[in-house]
Amino acid sequence: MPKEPIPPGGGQGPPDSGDPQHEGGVATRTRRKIARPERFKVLLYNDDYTPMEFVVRVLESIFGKGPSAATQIMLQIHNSGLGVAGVYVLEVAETKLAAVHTLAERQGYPLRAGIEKE
Ligand code: TYC
Repeated sequence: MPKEPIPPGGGQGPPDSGDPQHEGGVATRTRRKIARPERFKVLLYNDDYTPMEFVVRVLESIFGKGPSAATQIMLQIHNSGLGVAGVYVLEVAETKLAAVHTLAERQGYPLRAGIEKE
């Protein structure tokens, strides 16, 4: 006697359309989205020699901050030792970091920067 193929779900309930959003006619998708990419903070560190105006310019030109936000972040770094210049996916964070180092080195300033997982 030929066996009937057993439908997905063991034959109980409505047939599986194969579309995870429509199993049983009800939206049952729980977590099939593409995972959110990890994000990384680009940190700037305080030092005694880099001019405040230069740090503000870095925050404006590399991190797209407006004059007021750039000044606030710079002062936060100056007062607390470090601050977040921006948060990006890794490749972008690395590019920004390299740009900071290039600009600072070109001017002979010891501005330090780093990347930290958010
Ligand atoms: N402390 C520096 C000064 O007084 C200013 C400064 C701010 C330097 C932020 C680095 O990431 C920095 N000139």
